[in-house]
Amino acid sequence: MDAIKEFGKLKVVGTDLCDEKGNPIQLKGPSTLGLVWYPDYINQEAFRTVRDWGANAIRLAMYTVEEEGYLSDGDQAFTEDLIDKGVKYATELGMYVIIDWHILSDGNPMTYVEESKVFFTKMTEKYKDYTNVIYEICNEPNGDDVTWEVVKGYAEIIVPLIRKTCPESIIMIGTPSWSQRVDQAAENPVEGTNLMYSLHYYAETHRQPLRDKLIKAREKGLPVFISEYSICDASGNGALNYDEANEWARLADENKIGFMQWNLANRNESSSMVKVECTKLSDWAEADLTETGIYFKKRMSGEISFVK
Ligand code: IDC
Repeated sequence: MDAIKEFGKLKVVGTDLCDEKGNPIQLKGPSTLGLVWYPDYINQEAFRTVRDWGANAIRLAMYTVEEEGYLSDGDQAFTEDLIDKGVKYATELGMYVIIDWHILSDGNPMTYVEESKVFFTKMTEKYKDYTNVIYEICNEPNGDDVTWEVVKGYAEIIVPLIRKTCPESIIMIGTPSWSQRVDQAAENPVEGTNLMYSLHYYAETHRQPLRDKLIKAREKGLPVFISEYSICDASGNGALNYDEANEWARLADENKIGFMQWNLANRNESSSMVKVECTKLSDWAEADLTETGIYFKKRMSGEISFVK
């Protein structure tokens, strides 16, 4: 399916991400692992494979200061080229694409706010005519002093900057404590339109208490998007928890909340969707997929679905 044609220019209405006509829609797809760690997965056939399973979006996770990070020891031109390829392939396939400023050990988004300004200026100049590009401005703020007020302050710098070139694009804003405190954002949201707030979960670690936060935040009117989740524990590894994964899936489906699964790569960790020994870069058969990968495929195809 060509989701771009079907949904058109997205907009946020109340708590919902909607198509151009105002009907709530659910974006769904994989998140890459660090773009530069697994650059070969940024290829058109890989994206087509997941689209054929049912994905309508791709998240391009670009680490800022982890190993080979964009701001640390990474090659910026190479990284930007990967983003460019990712956007191009997604666009050609009729998919939405999320450009993710993947802060993690740099828990305070203000630490590199100047660099973020430069990055998003560059990205928005490049992609201002692409209605399918979504900007995620801080993956997972974290740290004791990184309160919602700090994150909000950062958003109040980056959102207006993006708005100069892209007045209507969807922007996703991370929340404190590794994008779990949507309840705090709901108390004091950022002004503006077409803004969504990220909630991330790892099903073995994050359970009903976090689901309750999501429910309450929506009740308060906050638009929430699950820009990252997986079905193992928060380390990205360890045991899978299908019961909890399905409770999360039910909550997402019943409320038409979009969800992006971590991660499309073959790293030796249980959140990777492709088996370590599999070297294929697209057209994965079930035998090539990890249990996480098989779950992902079932979520994309609707074989695991809780839509009423
Ligand atoms: C993990 C990767 C792992 C990598 C690590 C880097 O799976 O291979 O070594 O990052 O520090 C998140 C983050 C995401 C993490 C993931 C699993 O957004 O970057 O990826 N996770 O720990 N939040 C919760 C879990």
